[in-house]
Amino acid sequence: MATIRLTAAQALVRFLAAQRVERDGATHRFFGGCFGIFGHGNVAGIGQALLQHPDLLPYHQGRNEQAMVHAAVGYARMRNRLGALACTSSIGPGATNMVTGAALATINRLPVLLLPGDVFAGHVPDPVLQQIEVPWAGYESGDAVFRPVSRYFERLSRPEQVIPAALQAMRVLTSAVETGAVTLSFPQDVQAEAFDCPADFLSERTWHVARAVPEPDELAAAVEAIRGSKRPLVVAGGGVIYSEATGPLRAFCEATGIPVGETQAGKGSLPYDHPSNLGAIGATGTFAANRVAASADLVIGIGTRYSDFTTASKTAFRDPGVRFVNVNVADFDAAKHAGLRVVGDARVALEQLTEALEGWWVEDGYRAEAARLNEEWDAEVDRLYTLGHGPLPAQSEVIGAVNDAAGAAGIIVCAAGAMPGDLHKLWRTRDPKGYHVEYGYSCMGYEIPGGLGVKMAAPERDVYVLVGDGSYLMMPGELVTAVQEGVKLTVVLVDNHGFNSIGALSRSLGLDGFGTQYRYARNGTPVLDGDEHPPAQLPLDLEQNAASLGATARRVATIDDLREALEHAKSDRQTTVIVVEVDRYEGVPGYESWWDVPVAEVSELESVQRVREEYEAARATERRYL
Ligand SMILES: Cc1ncc(C[n+]2csc(CCOP(=O)(O)OP(=O)(O)O)c2C)c(N)n1
Ligand SMILES: [Mg+2]
Repeated sequence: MATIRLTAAQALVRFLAAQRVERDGATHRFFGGCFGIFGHGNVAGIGQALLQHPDLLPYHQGRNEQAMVHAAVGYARMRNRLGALACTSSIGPGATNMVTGAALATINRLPVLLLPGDVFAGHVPDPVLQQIEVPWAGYESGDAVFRPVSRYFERLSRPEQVIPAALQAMRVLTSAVETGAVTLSFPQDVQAEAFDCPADFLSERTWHVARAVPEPDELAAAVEAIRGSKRPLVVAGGGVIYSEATGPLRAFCEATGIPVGETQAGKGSLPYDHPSNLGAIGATGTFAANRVAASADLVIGIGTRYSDFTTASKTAFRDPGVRFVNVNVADFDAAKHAGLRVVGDARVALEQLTEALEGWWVEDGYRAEAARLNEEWDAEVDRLYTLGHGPLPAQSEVIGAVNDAAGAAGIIVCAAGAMPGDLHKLWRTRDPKGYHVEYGYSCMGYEIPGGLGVKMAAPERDVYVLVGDGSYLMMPGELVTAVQEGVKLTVVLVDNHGFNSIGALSRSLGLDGFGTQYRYARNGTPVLDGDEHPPAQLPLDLEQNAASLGATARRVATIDDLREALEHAKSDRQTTVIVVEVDRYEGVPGYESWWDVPVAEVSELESVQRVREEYEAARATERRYL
């Protein structure tokens, strides 16, 4: 067998560059490149390998390791999991900085390959700079913290271990069931150590992404359940979009008249104005979806993990006899709520269900009810888009202006704060990939790096990043990367002087917005909303901040100015940040739903005692689906 003498890092880089992925006959290169920040834990190993063959894996410099992983997640989601980026870091803090990104990727079931550096496998110079010593386990290192947040973890203690580990990594990354963060912890000495690498390991390899066909008995049981239902409702999750099942979903709805509620990851499964689309479902849902959910007798979950936001903490589905049919590639998700499992690919399952249900449809009145609710909801969106609120505009009007600017081809990116809930309700989706809200981990700081990854995956589309002032301050650094890489983003920075979402949550829990505003600290006195003499706001100049990082930055005061600035940004070739201040008290209401956040059972605060009573009443409506 022919071999080539390579370092472990060189072998891995050459292997990654040779991986391809194929679904439905279309084949692509899997890795689009490698983000990296170098330190002593990776510069001489992976750094050397990337430098030696820059054509193999294009290198992108990041500002923060967590942000590199966010960018890789944005990229993978935009590619419907058929493409990914690798991330290399040094040891110690560089490595552990990626842990949050790993958790985010895993929870959202999106493939990222993480290559944190690790301490010397040979342990000769121990302890090296940044080495966490575990007194009871000499072999253990800080990289062990990746284990619970990775779908596959391996420590490469010898160079030849690259071979089985890399093959396992590819198996997991390209598996719809198992995908998430894959971590190959790479000791700094092993990266640079040579071995006789089999030439075959480096040759082009294509990974087929299967479309699992549901078992006939499971499908038949689902068909029977649907035929026996009066008010069935589809809950469309991210799996519909990743499996490119939006066309078959539409055909299924048009044939059967079954309406659809969308999760955050599933938003865009149907266009917003399709008569079967009830829009967002659950805690951040529309009245349209939540009303139908309340009386649905059969919930057909497709590609959803049923987070508490989707089920409104298990209060959304109120019919006493409600049952679940769950179409999912992962048995783990299909089994939720004691559902009838249909384990398989969303697209295949929808096509088969449509065929098996031919000639069956819901009562005309139910179909008409959905179409009417779709229109009524859109009127509510119109109202909120055009409130004309003053002197500061409302956040819903900002969303309306960005939605108009984005049109059908633009992509909205967001992750945390008050915006994801408002976007879930109000964003008019016109394209399955036009809505990108990371709400599995809802990680503050994802917005700008996530948007960067989206744009790298789809350079031909305009990417709009909506980011709160709190999220912006956590992670603005990747604006520099966007400028450096010539990747254009249009960032709308919504300034409300702090954590508005948590402020509103805090007020609803009787806590008066404690600790959620950006104000000077006053010794020992909590900063409360209702305070007659609240300390002054912090002198932040977010526009100058963005400008200092290389973006074109503007502050606008009105919605008209925002529209004008968005129009202007379209012709600008570089990244723009538009700062707009909104009225923090003019929020979008909730629509007939609830979210379980525990309230103190005993408290000296009268406001909390009152809320506790309401909480106990609401809690009583929370149920188990068995
Ligand atoms: C990393 C991280 N820390 C904390 C939270 C909890 N959290 C959710 S929203 C939020 C405030 C977000 O503030 P901002 O970005 O200004 O958005 P706003 O709430 O004002 O809309 C916080 C602290 C989180 N989601 N992510
Ligand atoms: Mg804010």
